[in-house]
Amino acid sequence: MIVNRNILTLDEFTLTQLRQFPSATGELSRLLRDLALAAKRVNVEVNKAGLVDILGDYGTINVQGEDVKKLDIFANNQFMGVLKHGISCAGIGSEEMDDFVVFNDEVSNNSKYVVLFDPLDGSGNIDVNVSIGTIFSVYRRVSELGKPCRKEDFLQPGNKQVAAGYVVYGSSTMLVYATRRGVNGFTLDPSIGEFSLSHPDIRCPETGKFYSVNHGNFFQYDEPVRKYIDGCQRKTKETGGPYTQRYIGSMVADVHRNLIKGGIFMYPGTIEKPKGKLRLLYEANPFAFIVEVAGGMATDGKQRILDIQPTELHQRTPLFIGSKKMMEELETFTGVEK
Ligand code: P6P
Repeated sequence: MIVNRNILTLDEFTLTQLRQFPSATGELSRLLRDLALAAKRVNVEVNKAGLVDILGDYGTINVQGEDVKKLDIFANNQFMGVLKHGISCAGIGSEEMDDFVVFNDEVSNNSKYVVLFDPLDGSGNIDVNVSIGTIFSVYRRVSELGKPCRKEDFLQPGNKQVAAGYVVYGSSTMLVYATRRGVNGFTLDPSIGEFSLSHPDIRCPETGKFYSVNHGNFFQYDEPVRKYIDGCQRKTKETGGPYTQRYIGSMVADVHRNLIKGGIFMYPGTIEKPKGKLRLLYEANPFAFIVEVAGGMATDGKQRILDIQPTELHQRTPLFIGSKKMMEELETFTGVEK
């Protein structure tokens, strides 16, 4: 008996999805291929960051006021480049760029999607070889096709996302993406240079034992959040614990672990930063979409992340995201607007 050991590549997987919807144009499949190509190129540089002069600061400060690492710029240019030269994207918003970028050429103006991304999240960890990642969010345009995309195309609430995903450049390189049909994970197979389906139909465990938060800010958090964190530390076998505190300082790595194994990730507002540190459009929204499709929850401590109406590209939001039962327990402390 011949056993077909071929694991579906990302391209083969998206084509099988496409075949189930003959009316689909294939633009989203092509968009995912473009993003995967950029991810492969970034992966090559991330994997040799210590060997070439791509390590360290680029000498500029980005719109976030953070030192820009050379890999940040390289990654930004790779993702923007494949999307600009593809057939599926009319424009982008990037963590590394002050404003939205409207591609405004004949093909792009007829493309029906826009993409928001953080090209290299956690880049402060590059120099110490800790996992970093790319995060992306895909929306169908609301503006008229045939004309340049507009600001309102990018400022849609997260519940309008068509797809979202991330790449984690870690012990292996994985691309995970969600549509409303499910969440699937693909591991880069160096032997064929393709992302191959390694984690089909990812589900976020209803509960878990990992809680991820920066304890250094503990006394800056609101009292309900402090009480919840204190409770995490007091969990015993009898009360669903004991919990483990895991915080890598790289959101993609922390949320990916909790998505797979169960857990809660928190970046609450603080006295110094009442809206927290993380960005709504290209960090909180894509992960909220992915985790909700996988059966988890994501709020800003009061409301569903995906229901927030954005007002500007780089706005921040507190973020609480993860396993349903852990999020529901958090809500008994913080309350939530239903
Ligand atoms: P802190 C990385 O800079 C990042 O944006 C996320 O990837 C990460 O979760 C967070 O900041 C860490 O922030 O303030 O705890 O160091």
